[in-house]
Amino acid sequence: MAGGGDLKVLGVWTSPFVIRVRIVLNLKGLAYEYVEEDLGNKSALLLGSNPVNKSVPVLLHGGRPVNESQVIIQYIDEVWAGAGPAVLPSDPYERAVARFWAAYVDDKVGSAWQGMLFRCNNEEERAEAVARAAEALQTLEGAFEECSKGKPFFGGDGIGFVDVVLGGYLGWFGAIDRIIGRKLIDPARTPLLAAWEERFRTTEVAKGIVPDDVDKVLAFLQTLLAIGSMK
Ligand SMILES: N[C@@H](CCC(=O)N[C@@H](CS)C(=O)NCC(=O)O)C(=O)O
Ligand SMILES: *[C@@H]1O[C@H](CO)[C@@H](O)[C@H](O)[C@H]1NC(C)=O
Ligand SMILES: *[C@@H]1O[C@H](CO)[C@@H](O)[C@H](O)[C@H]1NC(C)=O
Ligand SMILES: *[C@@H]1O[C@H](CO)[C@@H](O)[C@H](O)[C@H]1NC(C)=O
Repeated sequence: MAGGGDLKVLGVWTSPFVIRVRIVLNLKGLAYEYVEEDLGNKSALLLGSNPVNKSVPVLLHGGRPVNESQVIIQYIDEVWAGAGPAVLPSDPYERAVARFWAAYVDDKVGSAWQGMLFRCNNEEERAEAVARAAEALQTLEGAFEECSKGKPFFGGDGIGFVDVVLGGYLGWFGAIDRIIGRKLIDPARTPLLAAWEERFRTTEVAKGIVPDDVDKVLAFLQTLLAIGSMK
């Protein structure tokens, strides 16, 4: 693998934002050092690298920090344009479309994700956030048709920008499925996304990165709630 030695990721194993960056590094075949952060006791390296947001992921490339997961992914795609498949489409118009949907995911799905797990004070508030997530996923069902053009991924034949951005949440979706007693990505309402979820989870690049141990994720949720993270 290329990149060894000068790439480091500061992360948390359940973070949708960290997971998407690690999948892209796998996709590109880049070796990197992974450092697990404790959000209740952040390292001096994290605080020094991203003093404004103090959030993970941070990518350190030759010691220089790059922040914000979507920015990190675009940085990797640009610096290692020759390594592995392109994550963003090469056509500027299609690239704009991919950026639009990636922003939509973090805006709508991201806020519903926080509402379902971290910001709900009771089951009624959770149900309200689940409904918001379902509505966003319904819209993304249409986006999948638009972007994939009948192929397996938003990115077409292979995993692309929207795939990794949405795919980063799948570990938490498994935990939410358990909490609400049904699939958040409902195979009846969003059949294309339900099939995509299975396909994405089982790719070589996502395996071992997208958490599949629901008990472990739910236990981690309790630690996050205890330290008041993600509020
Ligand atoms: N917009 C940021 C979001 C990153 C983010 O929210 N990370 C969380 C972990 S999932 C974090 O580090 N939170 C800091 C904290 O809870 O103190 C990105 O895309 O990188
Ligand atoms: C916080 O992390 C530092 C090392 O980064 C460690 O020495 C210290 O014991 C930790 N504190 C707590 C309360 O976990
Ligand atoms: C990373 O974030 C810090 C503030 O937290 C900022 O000073 C720095 O310029 C950022 N670097 C990049 C590449 O985004
Ligand atoms: C982190 O910084 C970026 C750039 O300033 C901003 O868009 C984003 O909302 C910030 N995230 C958090 C969690 O503060």
